[in-house]
Amino acid sequence: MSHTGKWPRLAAVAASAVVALSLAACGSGGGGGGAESGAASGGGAGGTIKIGFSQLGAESGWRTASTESIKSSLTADKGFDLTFVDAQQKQENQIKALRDFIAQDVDVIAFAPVIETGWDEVLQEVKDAGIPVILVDRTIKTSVDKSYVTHIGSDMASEGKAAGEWVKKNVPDAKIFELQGTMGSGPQIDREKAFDEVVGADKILGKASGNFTRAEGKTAMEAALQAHPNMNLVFAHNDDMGLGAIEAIEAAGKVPGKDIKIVTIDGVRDGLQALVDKKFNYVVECNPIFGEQLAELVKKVAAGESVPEKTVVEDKAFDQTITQAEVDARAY
Ligand code: GYE
Repeated sequence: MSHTGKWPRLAAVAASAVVALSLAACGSGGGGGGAESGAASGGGAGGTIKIGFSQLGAESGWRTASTESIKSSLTADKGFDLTFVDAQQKQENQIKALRDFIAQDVDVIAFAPVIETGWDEVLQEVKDAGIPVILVDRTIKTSVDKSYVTHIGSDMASEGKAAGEWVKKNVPDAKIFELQGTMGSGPQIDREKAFDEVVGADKILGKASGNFTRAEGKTAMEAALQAHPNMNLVFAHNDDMGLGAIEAIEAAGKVPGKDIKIVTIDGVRDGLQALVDKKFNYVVECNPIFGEQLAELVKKVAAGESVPEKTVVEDKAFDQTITQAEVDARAY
């Protein structure tokens, strides 16, 4: 029937651009806000690369894993002087961070943009300062020409499509409620569009944003259960919101995974555990462990070498045939 393992469609589509991932465990770093500088003299043979990284927040298990992967890859002993700033899901904080990086005259700026639009002004400033930009994880829409050199991240539309295909095949009578990620973000827009196209708009009872967090996912689900008592499936744009939905469904006296099936995206350990526990039904992976690939890109960009326009991170998908051992072996 369904399978655990490599997700063939994405692999086929993105074959040429896919860079294999090593799922090496990464050191645990702290989360938290504010800027941290890994400043150290020395470093790589060609001198230390000053890099400013603006992370959008710490809203989800995925984000925490992403931050740890980045911090454990852009280290002083590998030749990086990293200034890492957490924007706490606020675009204005990211814009400020980018301006601070210009003032610090960093060699490279990398950022994971919270939403797609609103970057034109600051990206023009970065461009005028002659600092190359690497776009990480989420995408942007901008009128500034050549505003970034390269993008590394997952194909969010393929993830939404894979989720939709599972639903179409396995739950033909689905009455769906959709828990959307942060409105205006690349993953919300692309996952939603692709999923909706596959399942068909007539199957969707309603939608609400849970901002990619567990708490807001739970609140949105509580209201949805009242408004749509006939729903039998939730599509959550990430694991955390799906985990919040489990709490709301159980509190309403229903059984998650049975009365109301749950399909999510990410594949963090808590999400996969919910699959083993039969509370989630299908999880499309979004792999956050690409710090080492990012480090390679940063080195090349700093050296003025050419890099591919896009690096698509390879994703898989999991159903309830996943084993406890596989979950326990998960690095994040
Ligand atoms: O799916 C979600 C996080 O941008 C791919 O952001 C990322 C998404 C991820 O909050 O958990």
